[in-house]
Amino acid sequence: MESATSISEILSGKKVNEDVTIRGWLHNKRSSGGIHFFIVRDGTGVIQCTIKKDRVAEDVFDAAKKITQESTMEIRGVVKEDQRAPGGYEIQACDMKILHLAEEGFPVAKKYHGPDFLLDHRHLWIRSQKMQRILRVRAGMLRAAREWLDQNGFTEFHAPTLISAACEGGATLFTVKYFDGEAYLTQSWQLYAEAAIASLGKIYTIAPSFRAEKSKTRRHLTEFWHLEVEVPWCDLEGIMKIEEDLLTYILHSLAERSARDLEALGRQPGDLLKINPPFPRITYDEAVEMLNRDGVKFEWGNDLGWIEEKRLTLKFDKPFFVTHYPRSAKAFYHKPDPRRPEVTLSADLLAPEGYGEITGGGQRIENINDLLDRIRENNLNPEDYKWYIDLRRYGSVPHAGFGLGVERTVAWVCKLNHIRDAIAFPRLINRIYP
Ligand code: NSS
Repeated sequence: MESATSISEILSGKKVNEDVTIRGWLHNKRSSGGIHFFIVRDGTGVIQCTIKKDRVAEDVFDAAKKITQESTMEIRGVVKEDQRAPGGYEIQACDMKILHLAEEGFPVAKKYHGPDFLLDHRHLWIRSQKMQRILRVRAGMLRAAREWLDQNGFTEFHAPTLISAACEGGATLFTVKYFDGEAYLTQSWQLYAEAAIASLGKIYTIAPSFRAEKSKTRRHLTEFWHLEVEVPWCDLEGIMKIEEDLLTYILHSLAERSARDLEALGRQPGDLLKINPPFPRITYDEAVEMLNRDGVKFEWGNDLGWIEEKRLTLKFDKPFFVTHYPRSAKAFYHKPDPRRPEVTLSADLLAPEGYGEITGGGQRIENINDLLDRIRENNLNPEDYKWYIDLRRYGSVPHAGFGLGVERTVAWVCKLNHIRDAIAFPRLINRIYP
């Protein structure tokens, strides 16, 4: 097909007074007298097109009168600057071709719909301006992440999705039939990443992870995208430094390149530009003290839940680390602190404004006996982890890593109320359609 001009190019102001052809979907329409105002969407943005009776052929004007929302079309016309038009530009049409006339009654109309209705019609709701913006910010976030990781010497590595042993505990494992036996869906690439650092050095992945989360919350999906990093010759402080530099790069890049989308979502790009390393660091012990001082009853040894995290996030105006979680609150691979073995060399990064945990990670155990102790302490079967234990026999090295929840981070950056809107087709305990 012949190429068309993208709406984003027109909105950037480079096409004023030029003849253009755009292709897109009729997002909505109003008419007054001898003029139809179309809002057309092409995936890069939306623009107003005016179709005036005296500027187009009669059959085109009549077709414009009858056209339904979501019909696909090609419009030719001249670009004009117009402050009254959304985005500041409009196309004064001289011709229009309808490619597909949509059926009447597009289900996702402009009126209010409840969340369940919108989730049932997700395949259509992703066309909404709100979802377009979120999905573009999400893509921008991953683009920036890859840029930073590639520029800083990390190699992309892919771990399997079908696995045979848990990384983050059995409670959230999805079991799948695997021929005559059973397999699981991966919760994290981590164990395989620890193998791959001896092959490739510093590595990362951006891939789906799966957790059979049995509770309904605003921050859990059963399938989420996981940006994970693993680094040899790295300790807890080293991995926190990587996390804060990477996240800062992502936030600044979004502020610069996705400003219009962010503003429309209610996020001021300036909020993101203000965030710079170092991020504050508090220990788990300090977090517990803060909570107790606030009258929140919380017992040392438990993992922080969202109520506790929310409380803590109100005390910071930028992301902050909570470090040194008790070994009882963390998975078996976390290295106990040699100076205080009841806590681990772990760190979660919490986003401010009530959002809470967006990354989890820390330093791994490099000594074989310490690892075997932790495996047994967690009632796991060393047989299931034979190959993982092998890594401590051949070329063991201090190493650390983390996993960032892509949707949690998108939810915070875009100020979303619920994690489900940070992904096009959310998978939740009660939803796997569409
Ligand atoms: O369980 S984590 O805290 N850590 C790991 O999986 C490590 N094995 C990662 C690593 O070191 N390579 O999960 C990491 C992040 C967590 O901070 C959340 O942001 C996100 O993954 N996460 C989730 N997002 C959405 N939904 C669910 N259910 C979920 N679980 C974790």
